Amino acid sequence: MSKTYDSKDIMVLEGLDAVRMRPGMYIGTTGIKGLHHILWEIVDNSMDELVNGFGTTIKVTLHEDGSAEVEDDGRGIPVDIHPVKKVSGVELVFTQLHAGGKFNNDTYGYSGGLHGVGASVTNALSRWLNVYIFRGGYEYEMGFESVTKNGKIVSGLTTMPLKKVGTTKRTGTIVRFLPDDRVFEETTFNLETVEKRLRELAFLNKGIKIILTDQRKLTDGKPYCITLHYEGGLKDFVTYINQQKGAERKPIYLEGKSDNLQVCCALQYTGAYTENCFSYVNNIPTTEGGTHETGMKSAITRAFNDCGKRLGLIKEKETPPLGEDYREGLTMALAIKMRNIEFEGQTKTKLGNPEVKPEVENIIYTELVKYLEKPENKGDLELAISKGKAAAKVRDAAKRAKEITRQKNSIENFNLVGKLSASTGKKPELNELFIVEGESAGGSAKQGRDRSFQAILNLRGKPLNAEKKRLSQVLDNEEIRTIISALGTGIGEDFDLSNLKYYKVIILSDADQDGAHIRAILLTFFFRYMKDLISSGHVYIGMPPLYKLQKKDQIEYVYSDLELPEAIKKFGKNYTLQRYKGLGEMNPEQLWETTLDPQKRSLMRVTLDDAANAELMISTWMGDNIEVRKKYISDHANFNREDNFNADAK
Ligand code: TSJ
Repeated sequence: MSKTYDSKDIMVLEGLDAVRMRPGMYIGTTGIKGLHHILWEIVDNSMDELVNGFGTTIKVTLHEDGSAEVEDDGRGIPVDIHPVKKVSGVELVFTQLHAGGKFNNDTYGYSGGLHGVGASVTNALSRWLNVYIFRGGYEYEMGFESVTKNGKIVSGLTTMPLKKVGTTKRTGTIVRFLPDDRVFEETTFNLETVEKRLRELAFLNKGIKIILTDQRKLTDGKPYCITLHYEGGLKDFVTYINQQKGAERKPIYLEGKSDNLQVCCALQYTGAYTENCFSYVNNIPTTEGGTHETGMKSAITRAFNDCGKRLGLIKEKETPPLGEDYREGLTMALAIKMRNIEFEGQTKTKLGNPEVKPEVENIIYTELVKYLEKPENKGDLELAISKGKAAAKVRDAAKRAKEITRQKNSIENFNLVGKLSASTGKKPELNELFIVEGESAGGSAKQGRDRSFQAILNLRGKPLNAEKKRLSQVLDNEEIRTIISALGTGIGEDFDLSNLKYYKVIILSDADQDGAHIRAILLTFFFRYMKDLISSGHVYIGMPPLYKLQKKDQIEYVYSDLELPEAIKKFGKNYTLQRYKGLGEMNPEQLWETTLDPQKRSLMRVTLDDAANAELMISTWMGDNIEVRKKYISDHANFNREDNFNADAK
């Protein structure tokens, strides 16, 4: 690995107008996700500098004027002049597409960045961008703006050339930019989104301190400010994930490297029955898993079995537990760093490189055996073996229960149709299944819908809480079985998306705490047993209105408390305001108009962008800690767009 870096290493490929013309090509979308993407590009650059050993702290500030600022105490972006291009390194970074150390694998050990398109993309999609560099005893400044020339927008123009503005003792870089409202549909950074990703980065890059300040959110005149700093890295990550789940022992932490990659892994058992795996490659979440995850899982199974046999915890003639048995109740976090990553899968979040599996397996096997063989860690091995054996035992019983359920399902199918009011159309891609809470709401929905493509599944009781149950128990619940048979996909390992009968599965529950609970239970079930249904974007949350405003013939429905004052202002005097307490209060026509009609309704699509937080949320909602849950409910149980599982407004 070469140690020197100067401007000639920076590759030059394309111009900024290309980005301006087709932003989607570079940042995916111009929605809220794309907006955050241009911030991550900047943060990733700082993180690269810090993880290479230059500097300790990143400060991210969300300003009142809508701009975002990122500051680090690294070496400062090089200011020397590129020998061929005859411009400074900084200018290249911000004006040339694909310019940046990331693409030069000789200079940087590992290429980082979520998509690695570079800081110039942020510049191209900003109203203005300023950079301040502290390097070699001097402070420098440079500024870019987008300007209109002959009616055409030209972005990322240097309006303030690089200049030395003073002397300084410090080193580092500050970048501040204002996302362009002519590019993005939404230009307000979401504090929760920013904090979640920065926390994830702090876990993944142990020791790096990230300070987040939101100047837009003041309490007693003071801005919101949080420091994210985890000396334990992934170990702290699993502790964080498991905080509500009753872990018996400290996490097991393993790390190692081979010629091609670097691996960190943390494992911890909880009292729950589900397995949880969070994996990353070069700080990028691999939601769909991949070869690194497969390698880790094989290593875990082999290490537990081998050590268990060696220590006499598994007898000669015993059938050893399977991998899935060992993973029941196990939370796993895996982060690897490597070059030339290849992504696959529906959402391109699955690591494909085949050479990775044996390498990761080797490293984790070796390190885990080393760990388990230490006398002081015998308790970890004993716990693993007893968890594995217990799970293996119920696996048989569960298998039998599953077979019975299949038979039951076919027998009861006739019955189940009674609860499901099917649509007359049979095209899955057009069909919508509404899962509706409550008898009267179910009745209204049934009458109010467009039966040519909308089906109603009416839940009478509460479906059971999937978090605390094993599969066999989940399947014993009638409401759940009805849902499974209506969707047609099967569940768990048998899940097959191509059999899905409704491309939109819409959860419709009341805007109160009970409704939120039912929603959470259903999402938990989908998350656990039909994860692909969520990741492929088929699950939605319906949004019934909270209020109806009426003045003679003029009627308006209001969907959130935030929108109410404005609507009232519009109506002036002599209006009536009705607050809907539940879906059941609406007659079929009203329900159609407000909630079912694709032309007027508002749906939130549930996404899995951030499985870790969804996971934490599920365990908070569903776990045993009543106090935490109560607090969580009172903090979050509103029916707004930030409510559940990163539900994106759609
Ligand atoms: F994204 C970005 F370019 F805008 C950006 C880069 C934004 C922020 C806030 C920080 C950074 C950044 C870049 N921080 N630190 C660096 N480091 C370098 O670019 C750097 C510094 C020194 C040397 C060297 O060899 O002396 C090499 C490099 C790549």
